[in-house]
Amino acid sequence: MIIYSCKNIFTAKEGVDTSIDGYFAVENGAITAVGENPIPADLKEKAEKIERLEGTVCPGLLDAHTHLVHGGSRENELQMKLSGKSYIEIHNAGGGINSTVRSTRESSHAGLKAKALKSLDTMLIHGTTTVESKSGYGLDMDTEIKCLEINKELNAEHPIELVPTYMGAHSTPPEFKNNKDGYIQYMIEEVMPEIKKRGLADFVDAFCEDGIFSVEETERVLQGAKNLGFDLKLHADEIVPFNGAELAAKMGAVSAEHLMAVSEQGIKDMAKAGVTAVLLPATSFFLMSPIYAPAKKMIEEGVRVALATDYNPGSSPTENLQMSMWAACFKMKLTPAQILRAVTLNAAYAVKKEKIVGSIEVGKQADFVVFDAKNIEHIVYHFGVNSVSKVFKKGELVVDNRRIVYKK
Ligand code: IZC
Ligand code: ZN
Repeated sequence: MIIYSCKNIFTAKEGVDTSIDGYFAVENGAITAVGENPIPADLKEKAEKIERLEGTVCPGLLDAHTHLVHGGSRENELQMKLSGKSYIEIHNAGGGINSTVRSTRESSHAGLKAKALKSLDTMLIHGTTTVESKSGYGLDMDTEIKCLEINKELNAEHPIELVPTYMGAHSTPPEFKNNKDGYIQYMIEEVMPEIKKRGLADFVDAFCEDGIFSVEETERVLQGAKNLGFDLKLHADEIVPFNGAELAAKMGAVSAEHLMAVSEQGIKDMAKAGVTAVLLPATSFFLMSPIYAPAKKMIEEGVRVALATDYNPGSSPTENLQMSMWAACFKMKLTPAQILRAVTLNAAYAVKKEKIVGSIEVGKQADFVVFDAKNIEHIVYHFGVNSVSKVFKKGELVVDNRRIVYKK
């Protein structure tokens, strides 16, 4: 057993918004004791080692919304964005998601995997220890399964744990152009049962947006997924108000994500149904949008709020969750404690892992990060740099002094 002690530990325990001058014990990858300093003598006696950590300790960060596995990149869209073209205009011109679908279909298994692995290392260096990963750039059975298999392999080979989501309803593929109903039927009757049989996804997600999938179409996809026993997520009210949050609540989704254009009723419905809001302020920033999801209002209304990167090649090409944390502070006016909770325990709720990760509490996995920051305010205040100096996953040191140290 090793005891770690630090002047500032943000445990993320429900209801505790300040850090403690304390300690925690780690044994076989799990947390077995937590408390305020001084360390009790009987615990001290049992420890092999007592390590003093400098800075501020937090639970490992959990990125609850990414599109990790994909081919290519879309910097060719930057000039269009700069000249004022919107996300949907670029999509309709054959760019956007479907251009990444083309690159992903053309990529080999090894190529896709190597690219995703590099991104996972970048995430880890920035403090992320668990990642939700959506498919949705293959759309046909073979490419969707290939991407989800890559997730499974990476989950076994990389320290970051992956939570896989099937997102066939991300866009309608060219082979079903003018036949969206046929594509929905194909997902429900062919692709989802195969993914379920192979155990390749925990969640099913859909892009409910004007011009992508309507509320009725999304409901069919989600109902099909529910009937097969998948948990649900939803890309809701990202660009225009569309009753996405209301649908997420009605369907009993675990989370609704984006929510820049959420309605008052949608917020109330989410609070009542216990749907976690996963907000993605780095996306507003990257879409050059002045609109950020009403995070403070959601918290006031009793919605559990998480923050994620939305890492993807089109609307948020960053693996760094700290980017979302800064944007949450400076654009949404969340407090450092609200922000840290949103990337730890609340993010764990968004992927149904709240009993396993997300806080420094007895019985939880020993996933924690050390920020080179003298208090929790300083983590968010010192912006534009990577403040994470050490990362521990299941008790193992995987990043030390800002460098990867896990054995490849
Ligand atoms: O590739 O544009 N919003 N899906 C929904 C995305 C953004 C990813 C993309
Ligand atoms: Zn997304």
